Amino acid sequence: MVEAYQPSDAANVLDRDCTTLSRHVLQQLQSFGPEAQDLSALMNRIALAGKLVARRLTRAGLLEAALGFTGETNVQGEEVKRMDIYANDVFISVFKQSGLVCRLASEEMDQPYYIPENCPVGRYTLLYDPIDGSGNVDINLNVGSIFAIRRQKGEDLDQSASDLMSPGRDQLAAGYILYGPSTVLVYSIGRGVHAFTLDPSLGEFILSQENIQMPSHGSNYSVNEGNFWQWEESYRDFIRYVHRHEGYSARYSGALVGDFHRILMQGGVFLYPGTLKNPDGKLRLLYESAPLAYLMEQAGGKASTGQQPILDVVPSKLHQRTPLVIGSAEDVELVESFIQERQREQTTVAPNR
Ligand code: P6P
Repeated sequence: MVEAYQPSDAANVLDRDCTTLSRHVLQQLQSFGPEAQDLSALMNRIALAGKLVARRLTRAGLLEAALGFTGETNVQGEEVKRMDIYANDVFISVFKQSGLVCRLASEEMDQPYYIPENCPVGRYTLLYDPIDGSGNVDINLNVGSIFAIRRQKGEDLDQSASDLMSPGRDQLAAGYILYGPSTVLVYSIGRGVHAFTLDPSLGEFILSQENIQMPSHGSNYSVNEGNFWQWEESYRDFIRYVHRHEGYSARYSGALVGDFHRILMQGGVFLYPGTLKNPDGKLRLLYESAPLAYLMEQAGGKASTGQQPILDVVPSKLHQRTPLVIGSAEDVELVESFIQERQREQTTVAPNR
């Protein structure tokens, strides 16, 4: 009788265990059911978008009209970069025919993009910031894409997307793609935080770090101190504290994804407080702060508005902004302690008359 073929040990065939993203999602869920297959397919689409954006970024300096500004301003009132639009449209293109989503909501679009009737429609919504930190694009510094996946609730027949006005705890998955010296995709579907590194020779994201856990404290504090006199006093109290105590390092790149990734990897705290001009701060809730808060809590850290957990905030509008304090639990709690101290003082000084 002919013996069954025995493949050689995988370690000899592959130069490492090539756990791809789609395989990892199915392993995570330990299921091949419809939702597991959907999430695996959704993550695969995200990975494809990331590869297309990464490819464009690495050659942008050589391509006509890839960099610079379009001359438009977006719903945020910010000048739009050509790369913002390119990346925004890449995500639409890779999801349009996927049959997975019904809508895509993005920083770059005033209203969500609804999948046209001549395309297959799915039951999920992708919320994303296609290029976060685009100010860094023209100077070849790190930028990122941030994403969150939610299940559509109801039929949204009036296309008001009102079902998206729900807290971040409704997210099914979230993550980001960091376009740096290597392209790294970090994601969670609620079972830990995992990082994949793009292997250009394979054109695949390969598992590089599994179950990332935050240290309870870290030396990094990441904030734009140029806004120091625009903040509430409590934030100035925190900065004075770190200035006076050894063991802290200021790290700020001007691009949220890179600053967040450093905090996730090394510990510490990132903060973007409200200012006199913008009391709700600059960062958007639905497609920047809530996805990163989801990851941070999965990694054992905390994410707060300064007053409450980011994931508990119920938005009232698609492009709602929020103050953000995110990172190691002890460091976020230290920032919150200065806020609470000031609130106690105000209550004491001006008791209810
Ligand atoms: P500032 C980029 O424009 C961004 O949205 C985030 O990526 C970044 O953390 C923040 O704004 C930087 O803002 O006011 O410090 O330049």
